[in-house]
Amino acid sequence: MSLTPTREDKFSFGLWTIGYNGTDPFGGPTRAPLDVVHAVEKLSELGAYGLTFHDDDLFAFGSTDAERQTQIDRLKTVLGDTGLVVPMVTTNLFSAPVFKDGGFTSNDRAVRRFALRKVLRNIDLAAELGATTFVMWGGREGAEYDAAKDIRSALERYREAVNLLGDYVTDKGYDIRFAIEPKPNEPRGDILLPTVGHALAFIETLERPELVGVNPEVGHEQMAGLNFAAGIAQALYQGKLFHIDLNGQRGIKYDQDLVFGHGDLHNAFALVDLLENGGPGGATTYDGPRHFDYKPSRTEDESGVWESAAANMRTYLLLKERAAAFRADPEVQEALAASRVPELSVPTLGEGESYADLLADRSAFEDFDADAYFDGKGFGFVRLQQLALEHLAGAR
Ligand code: GLT
Ligand code: MN
Ligand code: MN
Repeated sequence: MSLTPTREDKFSFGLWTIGYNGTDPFGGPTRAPLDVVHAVEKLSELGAYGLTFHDDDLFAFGSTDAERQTQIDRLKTVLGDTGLVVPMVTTNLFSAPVFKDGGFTSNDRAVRRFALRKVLRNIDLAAELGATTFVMWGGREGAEYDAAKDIRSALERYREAVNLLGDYVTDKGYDIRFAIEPKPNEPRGDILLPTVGHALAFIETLERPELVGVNPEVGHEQMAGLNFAAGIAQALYQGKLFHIDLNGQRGIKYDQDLVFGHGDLHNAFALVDLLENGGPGGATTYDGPRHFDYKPSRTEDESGVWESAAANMRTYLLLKERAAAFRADPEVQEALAASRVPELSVPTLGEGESYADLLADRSAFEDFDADAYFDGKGFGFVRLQQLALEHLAGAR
């Protein structure tokens, strides 16, 4: 298996990721701005296949129509020259002062109407560039103070907004689906739809739920102390993994946006294994872009930006290779069987068995030896985890 990225690997990067200039709440930029043409050329050279962006990443908020068009044209030219694609587009509803209380859910109705117009305009651009996924990260949709936000009304306004966007792409005939990106907090004290689970439940309340899925980010779920790979498994189970943001996070703290694998490596391994080998019979479960949403640390100069961009892709490919070796190892197969992992896919009731049959089955209860589980019948999960570690560490 090659560790050199190719277009077939479908690696994509946000313009805001490699373009991050190092600004944090305690200090200004440590790097010069990155031009989109240069960014696309470098990504192409490194083997990526796609670029994603917010409207404001490409042309500054408040740009004139002419300035906006110039940047769009420059992007189109370099896409044509390199063969890179734009699989996803998103809208910035969080940086400009007007969005300080959110976009779709600002208490200020005029701001909500402005936010909708900004998104509609950007959907037209997404369609023009051939993007099929439109991400919605509601970073400012939230509050710091309980009395400041009527959560039920806010959710209703969120719903109203997403329903309207669904009508729009349907009427326009655009081949675009939406992906909600959950995050528990930061920049708001608490953000609406804070986890994959909240977003999945919300999606079911929409008028066109089939048009809306999730774009989970590794670090965002981990900021909430959740198991990312398990959340992805549920999103897949519900047919809602429309896009994914890969990065690294070390525990419950501020959003670190580290390189993929530079946080919880075991969970990154489990994730790649799930995406690449996790279907029944070992099939790929997700064929969309492997999108990196990381920030090159502010300690790096431009060479470190490209070094870290390449590191994301190399880590993914390394884990893919390690996961394949894990699955192919006869001892792992034997350990999986000993841990009865495949048995979980067997329905608990027999075919056509009713609760009456279950009640009549003495072996299920009256004659069942529950005591045998004390000091016996261990599952051997630790052995499985050690085997994973040994594959990860290159010891097998
Ligand atoms: C922002 C956020 C990311 C989102 C981006 C999409 S913007 O950088 O931290 O997680 O994916 O809006
Ligand atoms: Mn993040
Ligand atoms: Mn993200």
